[in-house]
Amino acid sequence: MYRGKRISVVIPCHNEEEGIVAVLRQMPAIVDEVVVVDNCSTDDTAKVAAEHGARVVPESRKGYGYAHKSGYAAAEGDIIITMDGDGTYPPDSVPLLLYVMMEEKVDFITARRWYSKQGGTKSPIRLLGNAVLSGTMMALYFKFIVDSQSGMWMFKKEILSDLDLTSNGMALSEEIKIEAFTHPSVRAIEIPIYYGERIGESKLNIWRDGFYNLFFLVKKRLMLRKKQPRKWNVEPLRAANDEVRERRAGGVG
Ligand SMILES: Nc1nc2c(ncn2[C@@H]2O[C@H](COP(=O)(O)OP(=O)(O)O)[C@@H](O)[C@H]2O)c(=O)[nH]1
Ligand SMILES: [Mg+2]
Repeated sequence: MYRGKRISVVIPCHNEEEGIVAVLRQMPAIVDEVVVVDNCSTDDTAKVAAEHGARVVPESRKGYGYAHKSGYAAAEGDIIITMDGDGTYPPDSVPLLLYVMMEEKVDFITARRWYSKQGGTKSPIRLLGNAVLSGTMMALYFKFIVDSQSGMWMFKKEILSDLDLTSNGMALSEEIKIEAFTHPSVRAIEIPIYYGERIGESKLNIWRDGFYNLFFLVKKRLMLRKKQPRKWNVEPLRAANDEVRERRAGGVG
């Protein structure tokens, strides 16, 4: 619980029996529930996740997008945070993201992988792939998002009905950011976090997923319709923006 809001963490997992234990052990106490979506694992992911306090939701359709969407449907919190089951996204950053979400009165935060405290770097091919995808996303959508492929984001569950999530695969990561950043009633920002070393083998198929994600960015852009603001949300939105602006001005002066 954080400032009266119930907090759910959703973790999609395909064969992460090693990583998920490390992630669950580090989960801070403000998290009310952890939903581990077991996506066709053939190892002991589901068993060890349940043993370490997670609620395990099986998803038999293989795919990162399928896993995320069934996790959101199962989550009972007011705020949903996502991360991989592999140690990349430190649960320690959850309180920081929550603090920023409340202080800045935003609805969606995506976490940009800044640098690894353990000193490791991503492979050059991954860095290049991420740069191409993020650059393309910025050029097509005019939104400044440095890490379009981050697997850690946080949102108020109430905005879920505003987001049109069509991808069932890895492209869900970029799609949810596009949907949040282009919706007129959703306030979205990106903030940097430290990241950690991946535990276990990556499930990413670099070339196939990379090219598909690129294709998806273009396809989505061609189909993107201008979204209407939520009527009931316009006044509170204006009031919240004014308050944040006043507080910032006060802080500086
Ligand atoms: N690639 C992939 N990951 C999945 C799938 N279902 C669940 N996952 C999980 O989604 C997260 C992201 O995958 P990962 O291999 O870490 O990709 P990376 O972070 O880009 O290296 C991990 O926790 C996976 O276990 C799936 O069908 N495909
Ligand atoms: Mg990962």
